[in-house]
Amino acid sequence: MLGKIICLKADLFKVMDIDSKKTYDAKASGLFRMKKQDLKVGDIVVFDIIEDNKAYITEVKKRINDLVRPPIANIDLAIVAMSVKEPVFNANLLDRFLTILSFNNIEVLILFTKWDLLEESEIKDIEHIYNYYKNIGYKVLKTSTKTNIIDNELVKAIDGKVCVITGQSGVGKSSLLNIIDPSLNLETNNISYALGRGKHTTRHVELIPLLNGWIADTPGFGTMDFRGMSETDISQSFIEFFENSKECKYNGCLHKNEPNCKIKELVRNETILKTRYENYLQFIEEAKQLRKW
Ligand SMILES: Nc1nc2c(ncn2[C@@H]2O[C@H](COP(=O)(O)OP(=O)(O)OP(=O)(O)O)[C@@H](O)[C@H]2O)c(=O)[nH]1
Ligand SMILES: [Mg+2]
Ligand SMILES: [Zn+2]
Repeated sequence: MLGKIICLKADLFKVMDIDSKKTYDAKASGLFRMKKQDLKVGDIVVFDIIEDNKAYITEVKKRINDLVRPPIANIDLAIVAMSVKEPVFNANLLDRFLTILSFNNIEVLILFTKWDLLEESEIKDIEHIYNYYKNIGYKVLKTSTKTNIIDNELVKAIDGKVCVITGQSGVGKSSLLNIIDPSLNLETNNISYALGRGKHTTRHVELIPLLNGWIADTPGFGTMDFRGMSETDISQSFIEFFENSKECKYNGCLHKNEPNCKIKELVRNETILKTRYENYLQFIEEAKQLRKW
């Protein structure tokens, strides 16, 4: 039988039969375990029913894609939730997500959450950043659970897909999902202002039915690195850099100290967002340091 792993706790998996939609508590069969296959939420597996609702997983199908943080496979869409305030908008984290997701060939939807918290005087700066990401080709939406600015675009974008929603703790991931489908009843929490960060209300990874597809609400997390990525991989994942790099003098220009670099010119004349370039330089440096290990 063919199933999808929808939940993992300790060494027990919950597997849903693709055809009947019935769920089973499953373990990896001994032989399979010896091959040291690591199974993940999102994996498509072959399983045998032992009794009632118990099953053994005997085989895992090849993954379309595979994320380490959060640990989930076969994703159609990654929703990156970034609050415009509380916690403060974090361009570095956003670019980090985008780089890793692009490297893994996963389609992205960026949400600028908690839009209602912006004061009149703050809107212009955030709007500029919002439009920048939109103009370079990302799908971007503004959301607020307080004033209910969750438009049809969001529903259309996620309907029928296997989605993962990710972002710092306290940006409002679970709150947003509860608005899209109140029956989800996900736990949400007040951000811990004393620490200036959220409390990690959501704790484990699980696929839950949403609209005609699936969503994994993931815990917010601290860091993410560029393991396995080269400097070229990183430079290619900055889409607007990649598009303009044809005009750099050197083939394979990494836009650091090379002369006649189009990207540096575009940063100077403010066509490219300064934070994007700074994050880029930081990321290629981090990737280089990782490779030295
Ligand atoms: N003003 C405002 N507050 C919001 C909005 N969305 C969520 N919040 C509040 O932000 C806090 C954190 O929301 P959660 O939904 O628990 O955040 P989360 O991203 O799921 O956090 P973790 O599960 O810890 O990763 C709660 O107190 C929410 O009421 C919003 O659009 N506007
Ligand atoms: Mg949550
Ligand atoms: Zn260049």
